[in-house]
Amino acid sequence: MRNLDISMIGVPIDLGQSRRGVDMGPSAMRYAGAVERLRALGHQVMDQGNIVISAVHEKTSSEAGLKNLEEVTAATVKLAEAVSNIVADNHFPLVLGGDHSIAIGTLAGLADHYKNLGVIWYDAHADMNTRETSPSGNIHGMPLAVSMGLGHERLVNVHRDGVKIDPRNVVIIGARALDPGERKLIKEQGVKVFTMHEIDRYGMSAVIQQTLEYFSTRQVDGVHLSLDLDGLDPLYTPGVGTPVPGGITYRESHLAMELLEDAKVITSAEFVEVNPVLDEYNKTADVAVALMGSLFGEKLL
Ligand code: NNH
Ligand code: MN
Ligand code: MN
Ligand code: MN
Repeated sequence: MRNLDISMIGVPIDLGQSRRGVDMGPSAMRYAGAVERLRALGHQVMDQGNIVISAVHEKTSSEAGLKNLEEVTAATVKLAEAVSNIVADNHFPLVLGGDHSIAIGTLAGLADHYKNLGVIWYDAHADMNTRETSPSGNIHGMPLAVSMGLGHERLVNVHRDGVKIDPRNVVIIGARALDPGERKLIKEQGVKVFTMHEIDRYGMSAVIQQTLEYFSTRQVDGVHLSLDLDGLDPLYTPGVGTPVPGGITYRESHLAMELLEDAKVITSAEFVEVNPVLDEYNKTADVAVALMGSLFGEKLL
């Protein structure tokens, strides 16, 4: 068991995609008991509250093909600063989303402190679109490409100019809905992907084992977990904007978190895409908080 100083920060934004309500994700996870759950495990938890995001939704600053570019850029700039400060204080950043566009800010802030960061992208999607390849114009489908330096300059240069993560340090787990441009980019950039096929075939235990071995060959200096709740099957996490059937189970997800906790490799985490408006009685936030429990050391016995 690690005793961590965890700094929690919420990012109530839903402008990185088209379904309103995911801005309530941070509240939903707090109501589901995130702070208490982690304190019960012996960690110090400081809830820093939320980044201030305008609640006004009419304004859609676009740049064709990049919905709400202005607002998403502003939010990620603020988040990057906050995350960087948390790491500077030797605290563990735990970011509550908000849609997945916020990862642009999280990774930018982490890049101040990690020069060879590993990233686990737990998601049904690769989030590796650019304006040119995006089917939707939704920035939440772009953060991984942006962090690799591919995308609109406003986004690529959030907090600090240019590339934030090495594509060869990225492992995607749970992919099952990839756009044509993303498939191409995954291969070109050398991103490691465990799709649902590999999870079905080898099991989550082997997938995490291989992920850890891969990071060790890459000599990463930290590992960020970016967990999109749509990585799980919508049976378990119905409160997400783009559910995709055939996903990771509840137990497999707990196992993944437990194995990551055992390995003591995770140095920051974010839980994103919880949308209470689409949920069944806060079920998705409950699952998010239960997974946080396992990630931070909760044991069944
Ligand atoms: N790939 C699609 C897009 O770019 C959907 C992305 N949706 C997500 N990503 N929820 O995690 O619009
Ligand atoms: Mn302290
Ligand atoms: Mn995502
Ligand atoms: Mn997703």
